[in-house]
Amino acid sequence: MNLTDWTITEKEFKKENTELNGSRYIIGNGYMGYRGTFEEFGKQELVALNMAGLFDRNGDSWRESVNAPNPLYTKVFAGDSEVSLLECAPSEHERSLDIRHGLHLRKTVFKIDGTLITITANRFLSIENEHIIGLDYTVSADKPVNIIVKTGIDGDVWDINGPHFVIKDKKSEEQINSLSCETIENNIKLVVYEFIDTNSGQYDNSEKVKLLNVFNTVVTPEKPFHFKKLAGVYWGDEVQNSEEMFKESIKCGYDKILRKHNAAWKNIWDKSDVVIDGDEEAQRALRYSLYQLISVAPRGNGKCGIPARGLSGQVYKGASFWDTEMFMQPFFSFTDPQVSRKLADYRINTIAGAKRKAREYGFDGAFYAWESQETGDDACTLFNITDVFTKRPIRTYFRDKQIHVSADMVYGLWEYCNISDQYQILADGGLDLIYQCVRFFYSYAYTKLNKRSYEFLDVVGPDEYHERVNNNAYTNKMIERSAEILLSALTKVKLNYPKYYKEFTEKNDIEWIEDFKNNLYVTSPDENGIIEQFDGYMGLEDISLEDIKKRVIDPNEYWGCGQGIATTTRILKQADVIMMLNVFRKKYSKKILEANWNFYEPYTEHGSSLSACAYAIVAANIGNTEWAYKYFMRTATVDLTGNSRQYLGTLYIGGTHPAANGGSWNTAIFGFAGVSYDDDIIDISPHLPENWKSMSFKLAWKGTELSVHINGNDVKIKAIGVKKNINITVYGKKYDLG
Ligand code: IFM
Repeated sequence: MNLTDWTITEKEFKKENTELNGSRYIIGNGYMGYRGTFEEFGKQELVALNMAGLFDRNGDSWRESVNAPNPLYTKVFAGDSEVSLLECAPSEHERSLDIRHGLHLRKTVFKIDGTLITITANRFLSIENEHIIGLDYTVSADKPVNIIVKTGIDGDVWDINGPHFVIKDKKSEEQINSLSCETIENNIKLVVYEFIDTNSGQYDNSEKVKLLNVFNTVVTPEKPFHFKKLAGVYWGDEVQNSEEMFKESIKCGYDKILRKHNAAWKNIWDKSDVVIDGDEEAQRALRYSLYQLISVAPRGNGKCGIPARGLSGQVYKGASFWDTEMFMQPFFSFTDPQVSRKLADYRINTIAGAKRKAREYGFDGAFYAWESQETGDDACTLFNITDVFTKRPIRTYFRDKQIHVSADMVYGLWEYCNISDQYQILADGGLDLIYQCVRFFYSYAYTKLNKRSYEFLDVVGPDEYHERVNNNAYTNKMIERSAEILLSALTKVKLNYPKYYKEFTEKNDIEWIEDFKNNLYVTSPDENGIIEQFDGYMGLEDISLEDIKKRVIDPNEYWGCGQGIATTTRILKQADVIMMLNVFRKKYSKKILEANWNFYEPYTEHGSSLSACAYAIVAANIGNTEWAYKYFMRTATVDLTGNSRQYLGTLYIGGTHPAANGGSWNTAIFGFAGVSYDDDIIDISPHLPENWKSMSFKLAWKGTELSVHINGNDVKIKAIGVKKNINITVYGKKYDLG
């Protein structure tokens, strides 16, 4: 794999990399993602046009996101041979991903019976019109050769727990082919159209699950065979007017759609790029991470969140986790507040599911889903890991006990409000979300009459290897923050939306909040400055990572749950206290950050891709740029190297890692650039890695665009479109911005 500033390229084809490259070379537009596979591939090669927000359940299997029929399916034949990477080794092959424009490009040369046949194909998922896909396909040859090209819509798709639709209709009219389907569980309509700009082919409807155009033609060195295809994908209510919408796109034409797509990508990059001078490797890895984030951001009409594996398939059921609010949303709040608002709206729109979950467990308020799909009901199963030894499902407590998820929702929403200075969302359901989450914690809290403090017993913190623990430091601190946010949100609403405030407080009791916030138990650092991860953690076996690995019997065995090798030890799966210190890095002294980083780092397995960035950010904030850099590169390259965990027990968990991608931006900005903020003030105190000559980026802060350039300790800030007086400090010293 070669990398330049804006492209990643492979110059040879290795079949064994098909699964990994499907994620690495993915394109997406938030509405759908198309894996980095080749046009001649089928479901065995894990081709997937993965739909955001469309879910289905077939029988007793897990509900998961739907992979739509594939409208880019294309096969070429010359005589008896299939001109395909699956059938013959190419004499030349190059494929690249242009991350500046979200374009997938390939050129493959095959030698078939002495003739060199070249396939060139470019594709994109329009980020300007989320329904549209473009494919520009050419077959050329060095000698005249008769070829047959079959291109169409392939309804035989890859699923983990499918199939997820039945084909209801196949049609071909005025050069537009369409395949209409309905999902199994809820009969949701989904239609895929294609339009090819040449009508010399024959419509072939003979295959049950495919719809094809067949071109039988002679290709000569002077006259290649070429077509441009536009495809349209629509589901749900939008199916009704989809034909007209697709016809509009055809009228607009392939080239114009592509131009608009490129322009839209340019606009997005203009506000979100981070430029690093002096370190090409870091630059590429960071840009690639941003590319992944941009590709999964909801922008259009869809009402969905970002799945934990982006739009790379059905792993983790296409569900959204705390990953969104704690790892990805900061990037959007600071670069594209409209996307951030959509993410928050998704949680507001799914609060009914969170309320049902709270009730199910006997609590008040809103207990958000650990794995959230379109209704907010929890898609997380109780036995979601299979033991590699017994092949039996193991009980996990992710769903029932990771209560911090509700505090993460509050945090993400309030961060959006604070960073963008937009508070309307509070009157549009945001205040209710905050209130219901805190209310849930209030009902979950444990308190004894003689012990006036609220504690949180029987929980799972971010470190999933230790289940059902008491007073997890991250959980309690996040709950305290949620209660604080609730008080701030009530004050804002009282001031800005008095009528709504009156209605709200007439319906909801707010008397208890102050007492709850003030008397919540938050773990204090011990005499060495260490914050215990949960009650009793220090009493667990003190073993090194190296030694615990000697106890591993199967490389895919799960270290947590009842029998896991980590449960009785101090070994943790992922940043936990360090995750807390990352979030509250300005609330603790450098000494505390340092003591805890040094204490927990040797025990941390980083068994989740969410872990490295927290260690990177805290390391940068204590001035340990060497370790910060190591962990930064680990998080920023996760989808380039593919070095992340692929199996959990027997469960395949591969795909892209948007939380880690978000973690790279967070590290660059909150770690190296040293950006921190509270309600009124933003501070920039950089600690750049030694080899970074400079770093430039933009932040949308309270409606003003701050363009920041850091060169060593020299910080230049330009404010564009100043919306209100901004308090800004650099290394703690106050400056006035015009
Ligand atoms: O949300 C994470 C969790 O913290 C660790 N396991 C994977 C989940 C999805 O990324």
